[in-house]
Amino acid sequence: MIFSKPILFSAVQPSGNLTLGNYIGTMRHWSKMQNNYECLYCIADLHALTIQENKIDLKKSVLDTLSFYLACGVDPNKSIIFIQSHVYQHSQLNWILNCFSQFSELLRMTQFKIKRKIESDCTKKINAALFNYPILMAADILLYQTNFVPVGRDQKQHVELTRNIAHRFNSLYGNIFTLPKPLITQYGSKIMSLLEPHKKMSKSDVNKNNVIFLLDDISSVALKIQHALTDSEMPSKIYYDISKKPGISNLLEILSAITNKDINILLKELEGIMYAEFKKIVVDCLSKFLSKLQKSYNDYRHDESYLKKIAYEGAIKSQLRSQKTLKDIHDKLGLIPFF
Ligand code: AQP
Repeated sequence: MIFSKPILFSAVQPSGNLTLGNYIGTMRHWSKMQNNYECLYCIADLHALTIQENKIDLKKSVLDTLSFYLACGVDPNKSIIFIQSHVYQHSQLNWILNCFSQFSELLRMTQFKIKRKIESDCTKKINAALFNYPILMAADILLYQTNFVPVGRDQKQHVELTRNIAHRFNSLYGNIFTLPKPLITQYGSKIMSLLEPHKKMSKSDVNKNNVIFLLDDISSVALKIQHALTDSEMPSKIYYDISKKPGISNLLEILSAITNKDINILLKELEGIMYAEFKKIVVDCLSKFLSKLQKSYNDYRHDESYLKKIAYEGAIKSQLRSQKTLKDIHDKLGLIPFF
């Protein structure tokens, strides 16, 4: 199959309410990307199964996530939107790639180390899927001969692992897989927690004041931003410096992403103002941005039959595309039906 544009794959796991980090790190780019790439936007529900302790209503969470994809401007006539578990080829390739992945390289994955620490701090049992999920992510990407994967900085290492697995397979069986490249922006690729700006903002954070959720009501957004950690530099000055001023730099990245303004332009506009006034500007801009996004989200979320139709059509299209890669792999490996 020859595609006229490079192929782009991106996914979010419906493991809870989506955050401003998910939006800024990836989803905000998706609408524009449809013009330059063949886009596949996946809802990674199998990945969400790795979190078993606070059971989520996965069916609801998948439909919530799909509504956000549409509210962010993903157009089902331009892109393929699909749900991972609807395309069984992902699980098939996952097992095959497990056989081409090394235990030692998975042990090096920073995300696993962080999650393992959080889980063991909570004396929770760590399931094997938490360790293995980067391989399923590799299968997600490689099935579609993906050229580019827009991700937040936390996922860069997993795209590199995907390239290594693909390279290992290719060197044994020929050029089956395209080697994907991560697309990571300079700013906004790692939005930090509001009260602990050395830690990534995450949907699963137990302290909800660390996180702006896309469905947060505006009054709670205002409170969270007002309480966001800054610094005690005197006299107070607003500038971008991740190591000296992580809290202020994080708020600057958020403001820049939601206003589409370059950080240097913002810094000129913000010259001489106090932190409280700066936070008020962030709250005003966030309120406008979230109100608009939430309105569009609610319009889609109320129409479940439309959402299901998109999921159905997306499943058919992505099955067709992924089947081609899987067949080539089966042929190479000798997994051929002889009846
Ligand atoms: N804080 C963030 N800043 C920038 N990008 C982020 N992403 C996640 N958090 C941030 C990016 O969002 C995409 C989808 O992420 P995901 O839901 O598949 O998994 P995740 O990275 O594990 O996200 P969370 O919010 O931290 O989820 P939980 O708490 O369930 O583990 C990815 O491209 C990611 O980089």
